[in-house]
Amino acid sequence: MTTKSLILGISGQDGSYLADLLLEKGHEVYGVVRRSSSISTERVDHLLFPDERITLLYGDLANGLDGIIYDIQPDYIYLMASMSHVRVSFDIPIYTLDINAVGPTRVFEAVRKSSLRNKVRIYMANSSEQFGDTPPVQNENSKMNPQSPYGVAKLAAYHMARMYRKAYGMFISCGILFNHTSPRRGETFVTKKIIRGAVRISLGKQSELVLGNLSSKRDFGHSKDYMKAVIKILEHYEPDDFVVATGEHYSIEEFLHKVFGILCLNVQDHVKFNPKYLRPSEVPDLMGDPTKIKNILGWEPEVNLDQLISEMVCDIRNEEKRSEWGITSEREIAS
Ligand code: F7E
Repeated sequence: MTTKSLILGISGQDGSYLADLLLEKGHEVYGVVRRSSSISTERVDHLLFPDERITLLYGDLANGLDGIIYDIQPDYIYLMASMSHVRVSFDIPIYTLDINAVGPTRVFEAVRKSSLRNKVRIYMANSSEQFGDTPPVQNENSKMNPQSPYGVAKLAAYHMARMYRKAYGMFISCGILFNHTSPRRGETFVTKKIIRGAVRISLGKQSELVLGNLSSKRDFGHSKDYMKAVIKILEHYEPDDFVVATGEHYSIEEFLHKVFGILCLNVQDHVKFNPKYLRPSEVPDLMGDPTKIKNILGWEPEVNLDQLISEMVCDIRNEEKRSEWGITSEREIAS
């Protein structure tokens, strides 16, 4: 029998790579997307056109997904959907808590109350933001002291996942993923914003790049690498929690210099500061220790930061060139 995988948040960076990888493994893939007036499925269009290799369904963690879960009867559920922007979480803390903490709990409850309770495996997407201002290196046993509504909500969901695992014997595993990026990264995260800005400056399409705090440090990996880790986490014979990281950290300023260096641009000539990008409280330094996942699951990152930046620069440059030639999109318009 084919394995049925249900990805909540399939249209995001992580959900879309996960769908690619699960299809390669022969899974039957179902994905939930939030309904919006603009089309938001670009990252999975290659799996929809010309032939539909995945089944898309509308749903929202705000309302619970009981009907979808009971209809599909999945073997695996991947909880990738969230309000993922840390700075924005300060503007909408209550919504963030509802989607990122109550949302997963709605899924755990739906499963607990059903016959799937002892059958389905659930992956909970947790975040290094949970460590907050705890100094590096952070591992599974480090103190969690989140500094944002986003981090607090992810930590609440983490505790809920562990509570459901212990109290009800449910198979729920948590991946504590450090910052990860790729060509599919959303435009408002700093890695994509810097690379898009630098490429456009190099092509003469813009002159300035406006950023906030450059001193914070992050541990950057490739989303596709991290989704390979996620698959291993859920295939493990028992539910557990794993840090997924590279074990290296760079400041945003160092990242910026790497990107500008590749494009032969001078940071001082183009980069401006605007306090609107600062957060009321910042996470200063994240660097994960991936020893546990390496020893137990044999996972290690395959792509280093320089390769990751090169891939993103190349992809964005091609995209910018295509739009110069008037090819704005290669996709068909879904009805
Ligand atoms: O910020 C600084 C900013 O928004 C990184 C999410 O995927 O990873 C991500 O969260 C750093 C921060 O990502 C700008 O202050 C400077 O120190 O790209 P970011 P994040 O906050 O690390 C974790 C693991 C997640 O779970 C999250 O979902 O960059 N920074 N100037 C800026 N950040 C942004 N966004 N924009 C700026 O202009």
